[in-house]
Parts: sequence; structure tokens; C-alpha cells
Amino acid sequence: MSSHRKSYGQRAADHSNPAAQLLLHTIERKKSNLAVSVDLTKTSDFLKVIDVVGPYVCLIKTHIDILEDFTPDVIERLKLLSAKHDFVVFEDRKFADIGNTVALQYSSGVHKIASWSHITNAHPVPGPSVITGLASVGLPLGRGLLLLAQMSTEGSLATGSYTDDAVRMARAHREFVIGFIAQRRMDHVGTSPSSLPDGVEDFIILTPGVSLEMSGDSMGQQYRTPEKVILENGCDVIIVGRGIYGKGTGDALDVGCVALQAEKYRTEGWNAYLKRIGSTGPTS
Ligand code: S5P
Repeated sequence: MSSHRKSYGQRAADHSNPAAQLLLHTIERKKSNLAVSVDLTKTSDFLKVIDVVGPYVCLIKTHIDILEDFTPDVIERLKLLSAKHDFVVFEDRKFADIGNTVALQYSSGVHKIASWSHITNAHPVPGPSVITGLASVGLPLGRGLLLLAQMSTEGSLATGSYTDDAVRMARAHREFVIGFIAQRRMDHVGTSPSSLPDGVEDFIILTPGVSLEMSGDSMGQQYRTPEKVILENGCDVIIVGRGIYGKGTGDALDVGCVALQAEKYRTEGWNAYLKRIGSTGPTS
């Protein structure tokens, strides 16, 4: 059976990487394929939104470097929230340098990303050394890596042979590369169905650029609905940012509204998945 017709729980068994297993089991346990991208610049807003959306998500995606009042205590509180609400943490660092540099950026500096983020991501542009550099730090810690095979933005250069080469790079490092940031499944790349037996490969596809209300922003972002992403394009996790918390920060942050939005996206994403695997009885 093709992996996108299997349940998340069944797919966990195909992975030996601990971060991939954790993500798939968390999705199954919480019946949520929703990831929230918390792109807020004040620690108080950042932690507040995570606490509110926590019950509805499988994963929280961070851009830790945009916090203007960052202190190491933020990480301790993020870890507590991760344990409280049972979600995976993904620092969206988009590494893109030589192996030695990315290894230092991943392990060191103020943020020490590898010490707390279960999953991170990298642009394939430097070639396979970006993976080996990050793996030298992340593999011993049980971390997982996503490659950016495609982007959601208008005019993205990550298309065609670039995308195909990203998939080939991932196939050569399956112990650490657990999937892709992409707009659709990647199974087709460089294979005929007969050359890729079932169970040989099961990359997890996390997809940003998701909104129920908007079609884009003023800076090139392009949105699609959860149903389009999960059902039509066979992706596994929807990543939603402003669709859930709007532009609100500080006093303007309406936590009741944020919770309702998170619940709505969780339901949309999960029902699209149930349709995809041919299960009846959507959740309401
Ligand atoms: O192609 C991409 C890849 C990523 S990781 N397009 C994206 O939008 N992202 C990230 O997803 C982006 O950095 C942001 O954190 C999030 C989308 O946020 P939203 O507010 O537009 O939903």
C-alpha cells in the first residue's frame, strides 16, 4: 500500500529515526496533523499562543531568532509546554551553509537548537554536505531533518530538477532526513512505481502556505486550503501561522479566537486525512 494511504500510526513503524517516530505517533495519538508556526517577536505572546494552541497541534514550529527578548529560559518554558501538551518542536532554521558552519550553527551560539528542537530543516542548495554537517550533531541526539524541496512563495526557484535532486539527496541519507518541506508528495521523483517497492521509502511531507481565508499576503506568500494540501496533494502535516493567530500581539491577541481557529484547522486537516485513507466517520 502506498504510504499516503496508510495511517500515521502504521507509518511510524517504517521509520527508524526517533524524531520521525515521535511525530507520527503524536499525530495519531492527538488526531491532529496541524502544526502551528508561532512567528511572534515577544516571548510573552509566543508562549501564550503555544499554550493556547497546544492541545490542538502535533507540532509547534518556531523561528527562535525573531524573539527580541530571548533568554535561555524561553527554551525551558517551551520544553515544559511541549511536555504539558504533547507536541513535537521544529525550529525552522533553514540551514544553508557548508557542513562545518551548519554544525556550529545547529549546536552552538545563543540558541543551541540541537539541544531542544526535535526537528529542523535545511536548504539543499549547498549539496549533501549540509546534511552530513547537521547529522554529525543531530543524529547522536535522535533528531530529524527536513529538506526544503519546494517553497510556497511566488517565483520560488525550488522547482523541477532542484526538487528532484533534493529527493535524491534525502534518499542517500534516510537515517537523518525524515521528510520534506514541500507542496506535494515526492514519491514520483526519479522512479517508476515498480522500481520503488512499498515500504522502501516514506518521507513525511510538511506543508506551509495554508489558510482557509486568505489566498496570499503582500510579500509573495501563497495559500491553499487544508483539504487541497492533505487530500489532493497527499501531504502529511499542515503548517499554519497567521491563519490561526492573525496579526494580533499583546493586548490584541484574542486567545479565545486563537483556540477556535486552531480547533477549526485541526478538524479540517484531520477530516481531509480520513478521506484520503478512505476512513469513514469524520470528526466534527
Ligand atoms: O516554503 C515555505 C517554507 C516555510 S518553512 N513557506 C513558508 O511559509 N514557510 C514558513 O511557514 C514561513 O517561514 C512561516 O514561518 C510559515 C508560514 O506562516 P504563515 O503566517 O504564512 O502561515
